[in-house]
Amino acid sequence: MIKLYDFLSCPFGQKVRIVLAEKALTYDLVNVDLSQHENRKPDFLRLNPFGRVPVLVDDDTTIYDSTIINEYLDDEYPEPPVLPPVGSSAMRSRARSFEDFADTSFTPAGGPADRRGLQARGRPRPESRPAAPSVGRARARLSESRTAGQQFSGG
Ligand SMILES: N[C@@H](CCC(=O)N[C@@H](CS)C(=O)NCC(=O)O)C(=O)O
Repeated sequence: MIKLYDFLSCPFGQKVRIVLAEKALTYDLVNVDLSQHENRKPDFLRLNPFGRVPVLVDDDTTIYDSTIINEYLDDEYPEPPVLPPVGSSAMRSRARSFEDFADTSFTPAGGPADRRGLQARGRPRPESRPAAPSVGRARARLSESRTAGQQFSGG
């Protein structure tokens, strides 16, 4: 039986939920309320000593970090696959680059953009850090990555 420890607005948990849905796997969702610091409780720290969601428990196996969880799910429940097939090494590395881009550039830039959205809807902005530079940098990296992709598929 699969259990996912998660917090609904966490983009890394959303990544895992997409893969669980793609594979039509049933699971129990355990909400770890980060706003109440439930991720700092000893029971949760026993699952992930770094105190972060998502954590996936599949019978006796406990895994943390969304990328590692998703690779585990693809190994353990291969149909339908979410990565290109073993043997297509270049395509697999390309897919992993997109994932890394989402984790390290797109998602961190999305936080400030969300806060700007809240402000535009008249809701208080939790933090006054301007969003534009990080969003701009992420956009630039995305278009560099698109150019690289065109070269890759052409060559
Ligand atoms: N690299 C991790 C990042 C997970 C992460 O940063 N989770 C955040 C919520 S979106 C968290 O649990 N933060 C709580 C904390 O760091 O105390 C992954 O991909 O799973």
